[in-house]
Amino acid sequence: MLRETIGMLRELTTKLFPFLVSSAKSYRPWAGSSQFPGTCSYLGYLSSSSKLYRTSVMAEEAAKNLSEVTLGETTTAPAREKKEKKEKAPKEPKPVQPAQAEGGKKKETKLGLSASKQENFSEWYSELVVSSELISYYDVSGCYILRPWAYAMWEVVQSFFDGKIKAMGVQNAYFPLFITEDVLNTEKDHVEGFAPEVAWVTRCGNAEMDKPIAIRPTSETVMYPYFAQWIRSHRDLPLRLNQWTNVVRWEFKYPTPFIRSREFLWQEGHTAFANQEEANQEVLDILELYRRVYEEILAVPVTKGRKSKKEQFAGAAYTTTVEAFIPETGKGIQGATSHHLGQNFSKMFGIEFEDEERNKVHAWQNSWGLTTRSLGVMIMTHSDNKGLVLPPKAAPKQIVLIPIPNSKTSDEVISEICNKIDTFKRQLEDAGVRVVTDMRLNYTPGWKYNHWELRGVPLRLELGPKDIENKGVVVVRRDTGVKETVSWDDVAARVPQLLDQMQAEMLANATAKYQACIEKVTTWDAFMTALDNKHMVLAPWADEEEVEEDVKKRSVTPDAMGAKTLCIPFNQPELPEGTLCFASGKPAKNWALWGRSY
Ligand code: 87F
Repeated sequence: MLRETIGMLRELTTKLFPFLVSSAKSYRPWAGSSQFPGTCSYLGYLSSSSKLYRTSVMAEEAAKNLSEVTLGETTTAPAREKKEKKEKAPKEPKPVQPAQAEGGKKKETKLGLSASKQENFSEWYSELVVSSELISYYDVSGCYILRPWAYAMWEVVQSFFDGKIKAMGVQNAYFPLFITEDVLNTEKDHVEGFAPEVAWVTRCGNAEMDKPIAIRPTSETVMYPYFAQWIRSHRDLPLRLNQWTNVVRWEFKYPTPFIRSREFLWQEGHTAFANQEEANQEVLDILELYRRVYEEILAVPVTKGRKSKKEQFAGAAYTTTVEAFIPETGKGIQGATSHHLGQNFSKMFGIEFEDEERNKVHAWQNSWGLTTRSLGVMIMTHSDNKGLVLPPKAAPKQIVLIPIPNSKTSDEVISEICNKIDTFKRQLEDAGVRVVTDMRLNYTPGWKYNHWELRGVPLRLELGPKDIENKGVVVVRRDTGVKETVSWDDVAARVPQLLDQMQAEMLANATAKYQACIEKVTTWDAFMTALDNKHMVLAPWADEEEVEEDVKKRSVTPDAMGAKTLCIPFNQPELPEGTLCFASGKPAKNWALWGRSY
């Protein structure tokens, strides 16, 4: 029956796609079907250039009719755009068109990266995110297309975090993208520093708008007028809302995919409480969830702490943060922030409630946010010169199953291989594993290995004629390259174990590297040496804004920017009486984690 089906498929395909058959014949004994017989998985990688053309024409047409966006120097008057740092988009590899491979010659595109992580980190990263099909550059500088492989990872983060906050009693909602000038000015003091980054819509069609409208860079001013309407009594509290949205910040620093883009995706939580203790507790609960996103899903170590006065959100009573680090660039990177706003915003927006004694009280508020930057930090942390390395929990697909027959393999054995792959797919999916099979016949196994390595799939399962004889499979880890033979009966149990082990080891390795990049110092000279070694520095300091400003200026070198505090870690080393600030010589108040940063 199977043989007949294979035969029929072969005939049909020969009629419909003669080019495919001739191109694949050279090295595929079962050529004739665009995939292995006996399986139904299909991987289409052809991209239609005509479709692309249509999209860009449509976008151009639309642009003619659309509103114009300008940028504001202040919150009141959109002014002219600052000079931006021009971005260099790496070449996107041309999509492979197997149909072009003719005359028995394999015409496979070269895979892999030309830049090296160790030698040219920034080029390596730009090339990596494009080649692994996470990102496409877009013709608006600083904006990127998140392709399905990237978006699927964001969905993993979303699904974890969304589940956890809902269990805490947070509800999702959606507020509009646009902000009137008047409302944005309600918190003018806090927006002032950010004003140059606010983008404005000033025109509609050909007509100037009566009043320009801002595009949200964050949603405090969008949401809080409604908090003021909805909150009347202590019975209306706590009010805990979250939204998953895009925001626009017209940055002028050099843009980097995921890490710094002008439009990005995030969640922003905004909550109001009847008392400060509850609000304080939530700040920490959310920060712990951020730590878990980084450490448990993305396998990226972070330090939890409080931001210095200089580095905290101006509208907050205090800001807490999780801080990550990229050893290759020697730069710290803020992972996510959870702010306690005190009553600052409730006073500005009139968010008041009547307590049990009928007194009018201003609500205590928090806000907290995590962005798609988290994916960039993960990519930078784990990936190598072969491509992405994804921790299993973050990977859209956790294992790829690849048949590896050779030219001498009989149809029977090929069918057996295919059936077995189908069985493993089912078994693994039943065990909760995200599986992809690569049954394409116009690519060699070696090419497929590179293809899935570039995309960072954590495990590869190979099944060839030898494995049919031995009733085993070979499983290869993406991070270490270590291979192991697993017997058929054990596949469904062993793969989840390997994924767990890999997840844990990736975090352990990244943590060891992270720890090795923290130097504890007490003097200015040791501080500078540590920075120049591309390390973070844990140093006792006076916790004064002027000292931080002074350090930032004094630590600039011809090759590198100045350093700032990343955070004051919650986990503080002992600070003996009389310890002095490494920079000012004043009495030290705590240990701060310093570093150059993104
Ligand atoms: C850029 C332009 C305008 C950051 C901005 O961190 C305003 C702002 O208010 C701005 N960039 N911020 C601070 C955002 C604070 C806060 N908002 C909710 C968060 C988490 C989510």
